[in-house]
Amino acid sequence: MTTRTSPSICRVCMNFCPVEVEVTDGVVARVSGDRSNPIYRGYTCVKGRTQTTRYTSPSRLLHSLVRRADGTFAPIPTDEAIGAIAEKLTGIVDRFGPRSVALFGGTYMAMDSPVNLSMIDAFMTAVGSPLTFTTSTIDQPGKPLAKGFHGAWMAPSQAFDDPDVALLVGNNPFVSHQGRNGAPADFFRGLAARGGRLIVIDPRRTETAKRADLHLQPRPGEDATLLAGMLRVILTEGLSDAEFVAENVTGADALRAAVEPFTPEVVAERADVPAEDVVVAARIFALAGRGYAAAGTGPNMSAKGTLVEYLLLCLDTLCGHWMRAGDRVRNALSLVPAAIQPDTAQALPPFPAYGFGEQLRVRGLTMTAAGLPTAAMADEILLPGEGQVRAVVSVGGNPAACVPDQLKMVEALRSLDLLVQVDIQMSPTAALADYVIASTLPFEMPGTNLMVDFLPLYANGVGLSESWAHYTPAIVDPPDGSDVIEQWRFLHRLAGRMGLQLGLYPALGEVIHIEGSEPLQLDMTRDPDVDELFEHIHTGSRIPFSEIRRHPRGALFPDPPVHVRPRDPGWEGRLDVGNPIMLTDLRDELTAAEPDGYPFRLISRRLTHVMNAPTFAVPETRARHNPAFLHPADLAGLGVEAGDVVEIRSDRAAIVAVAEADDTVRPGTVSIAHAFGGLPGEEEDVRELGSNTGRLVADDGVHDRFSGQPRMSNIPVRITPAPAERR
Ligand SMILES: Nc1nc2c(c(=O)[nH]1)N[C@H]1C(S)=C(S)[C@@H](COP(=O)(O)OP(=O)(O)OC[C@H]3O[C@@H](n4cnc5c(=O)[nH]c(N)nc54)[C@H](O)[C@@H]3O)O[C@H]1N2
Ligand SMILES: Nc1nc2c(c(=O)[nH]1)N[C@H]1C(S)=C(S)[C@@H](COP(=O)(O)OP(=O)(O)OC[C@H]3O[C@@H](n4cnc5c(=O)[nH]c(N)nc54)[C@H](O)[C@@H]3O)O[C@H]1N2
Ligand code: SF4
Ligand SMILES: [Mo]
Repeated sequence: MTTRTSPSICRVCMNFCPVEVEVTDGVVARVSGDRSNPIYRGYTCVKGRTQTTRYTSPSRLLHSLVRRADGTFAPIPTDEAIGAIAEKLTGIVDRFGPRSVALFGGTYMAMDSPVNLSMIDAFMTAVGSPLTFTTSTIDQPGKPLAKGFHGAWMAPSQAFDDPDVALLVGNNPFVSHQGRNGAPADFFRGLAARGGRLIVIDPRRTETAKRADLHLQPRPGEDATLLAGMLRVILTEGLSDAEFVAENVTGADALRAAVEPFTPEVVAERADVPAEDVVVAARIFALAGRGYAAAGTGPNMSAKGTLVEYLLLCLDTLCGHWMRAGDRVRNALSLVPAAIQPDTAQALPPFPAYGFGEQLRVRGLTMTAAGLPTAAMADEILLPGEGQVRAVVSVGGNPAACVPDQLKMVEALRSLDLLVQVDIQMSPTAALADYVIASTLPFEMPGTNLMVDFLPLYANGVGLSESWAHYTPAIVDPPDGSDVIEQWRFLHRLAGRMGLQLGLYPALGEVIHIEGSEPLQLDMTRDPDVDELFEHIHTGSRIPFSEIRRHPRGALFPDPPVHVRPRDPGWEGRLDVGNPIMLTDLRDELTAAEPDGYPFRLISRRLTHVMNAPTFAVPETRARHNPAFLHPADLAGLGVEAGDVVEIRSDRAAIVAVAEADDTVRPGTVSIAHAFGGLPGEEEDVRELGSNTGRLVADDGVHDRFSGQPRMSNIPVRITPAPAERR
């Protein structure tokens, strides 16, 4: 038996923890935190530590599969599958045009290799189809969209630069690690040690809320009302940063008029929180000096994500929570191209963030700053006519379980002429596919933390606090006798077999595009050299990639220091806190009414043991199903005991779930994770598989009108004991 330990990067979630991987006889045997790491300090979570099972589980796909005429699957050499897919895709494009091909990219597409995102763009550009859908528009699309209405400060926010206050709205970094990368407790401990304050707005007393100085536990879906109430306090009490506002902001009078009706009493009534807390929260936030406000998925999924994110930007802007000329940028991004890093103390005025590019055929949806609305994907497949989608290539995601309106999405995927799923297991989407391509796992591939490095460009309150960069080589080979392939290599080979030429842009494709950069024309006759691709993807990085590669455990790259530059002479851009579209949407919040007959609200959440869809329902992960967490008083009111199966019914569908008692949940809400359960119509054992909350959502019902994102949290539901046959 030979054992060795190699440093690497965990790529199970977006925290990208530096780890040490014990490899015994060529097999991943143990994953632990790298204690020598100055930022993560040896931190890992249970998902990271139990990922060994991904490498060894008998359920892992080691060979690609093809669906036979009788509906069963047979193994097929991956290269043969690629040849057959190429032929079919070419036929579909010839017959129905390039728009008949769509691609779906999931979280593992974005995570396992920094080459994937750019390769997807290269592939779809070569096919000639604009229809690339990702999870971005069913996650927090309000973030980039709101910047369009508000404008963007061209230097970083004060997010992790020693803030004196952090306002977290529906965001639970202790479980999700969405926040400052690293060990979640370190950030909050540091904040408290400096005398900084934490304000949390969440209908559940989450792991994060328990550490808050002030926790507001409102009705879900009332975040815009609450934030408007806080803005009103700040404006009427004169708590804003007058100098910053005078120099850099427009629209303050319009905002003042718009928030006038949101008195503490009105807000208290709608959101069901103490009026006093709204006032106190506003005062703490505004008087702290330095700080930031950030939202997570909860409020973004309440069908008004753009408005909520806009109001958060307004809060930070009124309080002047942006870096100023001369400030040192602590996290100057190492891997992201230097040319696109914000470093100037001036305002980029509002810009169009939707209404351009590809026009979808439903609900007036268009391309957006967050990408193409994924909520329209099922309709684009089902709606006959010019441009109808006939083939979907799905990489690193699980649309049959994760895209809201599961009933419609599954019907759509079943109706395709061709569905290709790149996966590590027989996920619900794989079960519907014509070809399942067996994928490599992260430790079998080189990687970098480019995706994490990029996060601060995406939004405030996410990413690293220091200039940290990390490259890992592949540290194990795929299992003996297996026939697995990297997602990017699959796309490259497929394009080659289709006779297409790929041009690969550096960085993250459409997500970060460097003006004027040239694509690398790939040799389509042979597999690319992965080192060459990595060099190219990191072209222009602030720290040369060759330097980053020299540090097997990653390194801090504080030098040369970056300081915020003063405003360009003659620059007149201003941030807009009075956008008329946003303020009209805000006004409508006061009269928003809910349907009768659905006394509960289903709210979204993450579970500690899984990353979205469960991977291999192994006992170690204790994640065989997704419980419906209810307040004990609600359980009693329903006549249900913990462990009983309940039916949860929306105006779209009904699911069953195992009830759990949880007094951290706000009464009247049911907190349940997504992405579980099997395919509709197939008899499911809820205690083994869990159930799919996406089934309760209609993709053309209540939605954010810019991103198309349907209401995926705060869903009106009715709960009853489950019918006897479903218990
Ligand atoms: N109702 C509801 N719906 C939601 C959400 C919600 O809160 N509520 N959240 C939304 C959000 S934020 C997101 S990001 C999406 C997530 O949606 P997806 O990205 O589609 O889901 P994941 O579960 O992250 O991706 C899982 C797929 O990747 C496969 N996989 C796992 N590891 C690997 C790997 O290393 N390589 C490859 N190639 N494949 C791998 C899994 O087997 C699975 O099929 O769901 C969204 N949907
Ligand atoms: N362990 C684990 N980690 C994960 C994931 C996972 O599945 N498991 N998924 C990853 C993904 S894809 C993402 S996008 C991130 C998400 O990261 P986060 O956004 O931090 O995700 P959650 O932990 O679900 O936190 C969302 C919070 O919103 C609250 N909430 C629900 N509805 C509302 C509302 O209307 N208003 C307010 N104010 N709050 C509301 C919920 O109670 C919950 O506490 O996590 C990532 N990390
Ligand atoms: S927090 Fe994320 S990156 Fe870190 S060990 Fe857990 S799964 Fe891996
Ligand atoms: Mo997500």
